[in-house]
Amino acid sequence: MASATVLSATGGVYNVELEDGTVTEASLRGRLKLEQRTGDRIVAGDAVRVQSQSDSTLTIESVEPRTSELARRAPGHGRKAKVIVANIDRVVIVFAVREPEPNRRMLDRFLVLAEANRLGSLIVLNKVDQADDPVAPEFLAPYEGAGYETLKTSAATGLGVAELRDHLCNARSVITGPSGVGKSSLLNVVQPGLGLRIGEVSSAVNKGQHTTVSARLIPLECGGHVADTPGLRELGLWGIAPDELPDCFPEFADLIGTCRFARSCSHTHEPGCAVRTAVDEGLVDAGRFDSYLTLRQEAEDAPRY
Ligand SMILES: Nc1nc2c(ncn2[C@@H]2O[C@H](COP(=O)(O)OP(=O)(O)O)[C@@H](O)[C@H]2O)c(=O)[nH]1
Ligand SMILES: [Mg+2]
Ligand SMILES: [Zn+2]
Repeated sequence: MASATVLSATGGVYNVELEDGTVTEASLRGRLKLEQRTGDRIVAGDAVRVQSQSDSTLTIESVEPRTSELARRAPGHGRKAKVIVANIDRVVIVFAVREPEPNRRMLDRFLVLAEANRLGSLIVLNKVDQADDPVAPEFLAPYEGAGYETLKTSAATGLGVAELRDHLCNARSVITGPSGVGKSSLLNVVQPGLGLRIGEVSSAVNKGQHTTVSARLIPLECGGHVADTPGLRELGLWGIAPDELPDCFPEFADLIGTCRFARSCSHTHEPGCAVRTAVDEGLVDAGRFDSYLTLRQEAEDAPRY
C-alpha cells in the first residue's frame, strides 16, 4: 500500500498524487463506495492509502483522519456540513484594486468562513499596477489592524509574486475571491508553465439549484498545493450560528470578555458593550462592525435545524 493525496473527486473518478509526484486515476474500494453513499465523502485534499490491483488499476483502500476541513454549512443542504476540501492550512483571498472594485463586505464574508473553519487567511490585493498610488494602503488598513496578513501584488509587473510564492510553497492553500481579480494570472506567474486560462469564469460554476462544488488541488513545483474551489465564490449564507459569529472577528477577541453581559452579549444593542464602545472610539473599524451586524442578522434569519 502507498500513501496518496486526492487532487480531485468528480463523479466517482479520483485523481490522486502519489508520494513521488505521479498523478494517476484511482477508484474506490467497495466498503468506501458504501460510505460515499452514506455521506462520508472523499474530497480533494484527503490523504488516502492506495493499492495497485493485478490489472494495474489503483484502488483507494482507506482515508486518513483529516487535520482540517473547509465546509459550507448553508441551510437547505441538510444537517451535515458539506466538505469542499480537506487538510488545508489557509485561505488566500484575492481582491483587485479595480476591475472589479474591491468589496470589503465580501472580503469579510470570506474571512468569516475561514475563521469558522479555524483556518488562517492571507489577504491579497492584486492589480496594484492599476492604482494611482501603488502603496494603496487604505483598503487593507482595517484588516492589518485586525491582525490579518496582507500582500499587495501585480501579476502584470511581478510585484509581490515572490512573497506570494513563499506563502504558497510547502503549504496547502485554498485560493478564492471574485471572478476577474487575477487569481489564475497570479498562479501562472507563481508557477510558470501552469497554463491556467485567463479571463475565464470557472466552468464548474453553474448557478442552478444543484451546483456541484468540487475543488481541485494543483500541485506546486516548489512543494505544497493550491486548491481552486469554484463554488465558494457564489455562496451567500455560510450557515454559521449567531453565537459563533463574534469569534469569527479576531479584533473582538480581547473585548468580548469585558462586555457587561460577557459572552452572552450579542454586541448589537446591550448596554456596556465593549465591542460597540471600541467601534465608537475608532479602535474597531466601523465597516468591519457593520459586516458583523449584517452577517449576524443573516445568521439570525437563517432556518435552524
Ligand atoms: N493590470 C493588471 N491586470 C491583471 C492583473 N492580474 C490579472 N489581470 C487581468 O485581469 C483579468 C482577469 O484575470 P484572471 O487571472 O482570469 O482572474 P480570475 O478570474 O481571478 O482568475 C485578465 O484580463 C488579466 O489579464 C494585474 O496584476 N494587473
Ligand atoms: Mg480564474
Ligand atoms: Zn458586547
